[in-house]
Amino acid sequence: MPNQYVAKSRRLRSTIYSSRIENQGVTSYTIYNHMLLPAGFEGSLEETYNHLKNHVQIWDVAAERQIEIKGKDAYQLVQLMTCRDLSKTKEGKCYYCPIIDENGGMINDPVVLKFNNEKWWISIADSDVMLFAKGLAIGKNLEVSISEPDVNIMAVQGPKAFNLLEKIFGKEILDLKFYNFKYFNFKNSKHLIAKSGWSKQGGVEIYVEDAKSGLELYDLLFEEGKEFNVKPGCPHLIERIESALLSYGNDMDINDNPLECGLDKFVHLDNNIEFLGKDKLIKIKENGIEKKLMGVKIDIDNINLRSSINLTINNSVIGEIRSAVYSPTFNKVIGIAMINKPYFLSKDKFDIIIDSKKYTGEICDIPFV
Ligand code: THG
Repeated sequence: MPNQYVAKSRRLRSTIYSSRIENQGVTSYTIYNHMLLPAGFEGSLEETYNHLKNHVQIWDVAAERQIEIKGKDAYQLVQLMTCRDLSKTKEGKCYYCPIIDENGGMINDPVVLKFNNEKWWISIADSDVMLFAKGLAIGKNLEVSISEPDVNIMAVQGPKAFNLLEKIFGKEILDLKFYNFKYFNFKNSKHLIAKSGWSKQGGVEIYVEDAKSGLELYDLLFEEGKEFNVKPGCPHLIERIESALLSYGNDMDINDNPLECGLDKFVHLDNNIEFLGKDKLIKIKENGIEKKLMGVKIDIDNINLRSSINLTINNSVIGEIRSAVYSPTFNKVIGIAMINKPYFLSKDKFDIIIDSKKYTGEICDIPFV
């Protein structure tokens, strides 16, 4: 099947790194928050996977946009949007937070950065959180300003990330703790660096506000990274499924609640805080969920999902697979699937039809083991 080009335009925003990665072998893009997000680089998927797991990569993840909430009522608004209890949060820390609607449906699953009670960044996945936040703020008469500053994140990911970062920022960067952030000096500028990222291979995310200095830093990372075999990269389908990092819009959307997504750890119902959908989630928790995100394994060596595919037992649908990839580690296709009750408990074998051929798979827990 031929591949089609995506027609670029102002509406489909480029990032400050686009011209760099286009000289460095980007081969495909996806669209994320109305912005280009690189989806592939030269080399096979397995080669780039092995590289990420052994060396260090620089990723243009500027499409992870920041929604800035500032003002007297900033804390109240951010808390209104998430079922995670933010009352004891600390300045300079990141928090993975399900954002939900009045029914408990997933609006987004961002990383939230707390600067202080009156300034927060919501580092969003692919949905229009700014409009949702503005609507709530207007309706509730909150004293806040809401904007999308032009922050362009570059991620430094992989086991050698800190060898490289230490060369540029010194030993101080080694003291940064998981999901903490701090400003680090770089020449005449400073950059917010968080120990986070959409892989489990370690590393940081650099939230570039000063584009000129950010691009200088980008180039220096490649220069200083030569000895660590640095390469450009992007969020990796194999690595992220193996690591069970959820992808909003792929694995879950507004029709799923955070309990169904296995995000129970971030659902806090036993408190006095006010957030949208709280009553609904309390009821859902009492009654038990009707479906759940689970892992699946299928004994085939290739899959190319463009939409979900039903999973069946004796010809009746028991769920759908939403993301999948061949995993070199498990030597079969692994995927993330929404499985109906009671099948997410019984973990029976299921059938799946791909290109008119029937295969058998099994349901398993995530993270995969
Ligand atoms: N970094 C930043 N912004 C982002 C992403 C990111 N915005 C979009 C998208 N990714 C949001 N989705 C996720 C999903 C999973 C994680 C982060 C963002 C994640 N989870 C860890 C885990 O599952 O182990 C840590 C969760 C925790 O314990 O708090 O990393 O990647 N800036």
